[in-house]
Amino acid sequence: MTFAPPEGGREAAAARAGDLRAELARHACLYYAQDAPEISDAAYDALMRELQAVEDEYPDLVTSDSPTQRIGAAPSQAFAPVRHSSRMYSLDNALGFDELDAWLERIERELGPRQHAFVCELKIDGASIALTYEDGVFVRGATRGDGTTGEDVTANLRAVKAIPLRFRMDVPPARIEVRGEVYMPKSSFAALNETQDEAGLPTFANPRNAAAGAMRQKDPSVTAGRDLSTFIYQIADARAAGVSSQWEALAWLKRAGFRTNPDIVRAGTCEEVRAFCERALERRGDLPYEIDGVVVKVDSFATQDELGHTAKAPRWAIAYKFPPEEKTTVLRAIVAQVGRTGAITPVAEFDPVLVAGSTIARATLHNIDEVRRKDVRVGDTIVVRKAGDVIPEVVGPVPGLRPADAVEWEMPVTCPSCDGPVWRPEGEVVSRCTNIACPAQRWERLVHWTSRGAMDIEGLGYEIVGRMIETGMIRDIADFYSLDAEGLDALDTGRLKKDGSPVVLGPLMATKILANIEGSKSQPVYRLLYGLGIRHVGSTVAELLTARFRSLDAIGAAGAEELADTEGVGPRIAASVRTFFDNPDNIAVLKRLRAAGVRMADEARADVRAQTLAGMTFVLTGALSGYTRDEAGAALKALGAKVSGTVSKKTSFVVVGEEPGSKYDRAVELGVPVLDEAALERVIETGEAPGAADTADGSR
Ligand code: 3BA
Repeated sequence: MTFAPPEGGREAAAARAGDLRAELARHACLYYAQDAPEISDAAYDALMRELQAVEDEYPDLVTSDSPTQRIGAAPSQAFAPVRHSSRMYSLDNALGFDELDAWLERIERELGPRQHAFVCELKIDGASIALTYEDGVFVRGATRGDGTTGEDVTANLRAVKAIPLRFRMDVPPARIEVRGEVYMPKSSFAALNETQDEAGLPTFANPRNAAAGAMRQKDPSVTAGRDLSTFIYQIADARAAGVSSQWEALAWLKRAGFRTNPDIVRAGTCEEVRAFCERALERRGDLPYEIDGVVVKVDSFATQDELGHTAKAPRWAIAYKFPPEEKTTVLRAIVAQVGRTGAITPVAEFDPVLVAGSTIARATLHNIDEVRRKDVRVGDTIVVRKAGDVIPEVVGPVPGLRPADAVEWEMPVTCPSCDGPVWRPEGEVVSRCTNIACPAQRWERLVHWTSRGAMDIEGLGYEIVGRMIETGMIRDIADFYSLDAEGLDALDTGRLKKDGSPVVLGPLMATKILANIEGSKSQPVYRLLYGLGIRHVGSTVAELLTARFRSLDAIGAAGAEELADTEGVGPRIAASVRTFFDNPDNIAVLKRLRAAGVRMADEARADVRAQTLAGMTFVLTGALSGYTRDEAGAALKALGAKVSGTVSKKTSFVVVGEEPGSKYDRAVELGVPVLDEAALERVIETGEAPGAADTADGSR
């Protein structure tokens, strides 16, 4: 059915569109946030179609918060970095009730005998998001990212119907950021994986990955088809909302039209907190969405402020993590696997089982001591789980189900790959193949170079690299850069066609791989450093070293002490780095990489400014004309300053814009020097700390 164009002209249409939007927003809220619909889906659709007809007739009446605008084109700046208005901290974990009790006791001890309450919330296993509203309208959605900067996923979050496009409040705050979790219900996750599988597309390991994946779609209509929902639990600047506790914040968010989780408790005692956690664990399987624990928060914001934060997480909150789900299966083999450093690792291979959302069939047993300690034998029925809900782990055997003929596993005395001698140094748990020419080690080293965290060369996985080694095409990492197209094209993949003839790589794959190898030449230096596979140099250490030394040459030239002087790098790592660069064979490989055009130095970063405001704290109040407060704050932070929301005796300067708030009065009261916008601009432009001429009363 089509609607006649609205009668009464543009003005009447504008009024009707406004009424329809308000009514649709109310019903969307009742349906998605409150789970209490008042009208049928058909009636809702009819209202939607009427609004669409009005907007088709008068396209200039379309507003960004119209429900017809949920799915638009992805903007060109999709996934651009967004700085959060304040840090999105992470959560400290309590594994088990002992750790939870220890945390509760510490809080009680710190706060003394005063009365205080905790809010218990289910810990939704989704992806954290931040939503910004300006004058009541949704303007930006971002992922958490590293807590300081996330990715702009506005277009995709607009497609999530549980997110209101407009605040349901008569006088919404001028600007507010709320935070929560976007997740995919269990049933939708199962259905999605089924369709992915049928379409020959990769499946998702768990609902969290599926939700995160949906947010990173280039086309928002794909996101719209993914059945996502949200639970919102935080107001970034809760004082702006006039609430003073987490309990009040949740109620406020619900009133504002957000979906909040109904299963919350305000607990007055540790026993109540514990009881909530126990009940959550019992009910876990009955909920339509995945949870992985309970978040316990001190209720009062004033008390939260008193407890403060560590570098990474608030002291006033803890995530009680459920014990991992366990399954039984049969251990079929323990294979000795040779790593890139020659370490020989026993790996358990068992019948595939579904654990905590994904199928596993292998788990490392780490070393021979661990095999003995766990006392697992081939043929055993074993208990498996995922450590930290990610890494497959063998818990141990079910003793009663051991076959009579099961024998203890022994570490091979020669390398399973090269037959070379295996050596276990005195006092160490790890056995190693000592043959540096061992093909298994070489294989691991070369695959490590191509891996995701290193040079990230797509198309070069275990299989292809293995074939390249076997055919003598490559011996070391520099050889990747002198491969020729014909040789690669004809590479036998080791697989056979139905008629028994070998499958070769072919020109298409060969060209793709060569292009990816070419592209890897300009990877940042930390990836190269990590890719070299130096012992003890993981990607974090590689980043720390390149951030300080900027080039591979500078790292190679640094003495052990200088290396160990890097934050996060100790003498053990430093010695390992030195050993690598002192080996002439390694230097020869680096020389060939350089000759091939592989990038070896990071350009000096132009965006890093001298930290002239280090140690100073600024507070911003009132409206500025040239910047938003966030932008001004970011500019000050780039110069090393801290920016705070509250004025205290420790505040260095208060920047005052138009119509300043109570922070200005507080500054005057405490005698904190005050800067106007012109002075602020001078500081940002010159990078110089404010002087006496800058402050309103000439102080400092
Ligand atoms: N509450 C996750 N962080 C949460 C605000 C604090 C917090 C969480 C939470 C830091 C959940 C860390 C990422 C983050 C917003 C920082 C919850 C959940 N509270 N109920 C205490 O259900 N998964 N995650 N998100 N700020």
